[in-house]
Amino acid sequence: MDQTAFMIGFSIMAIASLVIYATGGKQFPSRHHTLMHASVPFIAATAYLAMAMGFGNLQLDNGVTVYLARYADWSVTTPILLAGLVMLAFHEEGKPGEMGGFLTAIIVLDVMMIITGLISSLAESSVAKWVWYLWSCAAFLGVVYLLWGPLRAIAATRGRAMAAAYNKDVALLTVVWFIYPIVFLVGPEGLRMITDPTSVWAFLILDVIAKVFYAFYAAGNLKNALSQSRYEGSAGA
Ligand code: RET
Repeated sequence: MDQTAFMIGFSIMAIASLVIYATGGKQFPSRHHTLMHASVPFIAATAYLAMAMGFGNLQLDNGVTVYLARYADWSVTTPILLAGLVMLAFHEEGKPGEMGGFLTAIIVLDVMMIITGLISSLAESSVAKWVWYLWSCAAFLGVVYLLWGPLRAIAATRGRAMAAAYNKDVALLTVVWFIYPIVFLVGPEGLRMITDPTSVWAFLILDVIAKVFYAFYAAGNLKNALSQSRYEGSAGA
């Protein structure tokens, strides 16, 4: 695999991490979101550097390359992104145990989704590949259910502006995250309809949207919500 995509990924993610931190809110209750969103591309930059240098690029007997760093990245970055949304839904209110329960459930489902996706990519028999792929999709649907069901209902009780920010973030996140299993399915790990370089570029574009574009989008939504709720005099700010 050509190193260009990985080095581009490394550069974009490293710069984005700094820019997200530099431009993000530094006061409560924005600062913790800024820190979380800046840490996500830093992790991704590390993963792209590893892939560029060939660390963890596993060549299977069937000729397919599995990039272990990609799964290591996702298993850390996706919980951070989801934790940010859970915190936004609660927005500094609610009982600690209640938020802890949602954080645990959504992170468990999410990490299981990534691990079983990795097992699917490594599986040799096509039956095993499908079983693990479908199990990963089941975990993904669990994540989507929590975001659109109970967490959306909780966000709706935090004032109109905060609820709107939550709904916008969840809508973008859901659309982008749904494309990952599709790229995986048509890629070398699945039906082999696209080549390895095409799949690497596709995941790179998705990663930039899901980590970098999303960070700016979410920061903008939070900023608007905080200024609106201050204006409306609600509990939001
Ligand atoms: C896999 C393969 C098996 C089925 C499913 C998957 C879902 C992956 C997702 C990844 C999201 C990654 C993000 C990274 C950015 O930080 C593992 C591809 C359901 C949703 C958003």
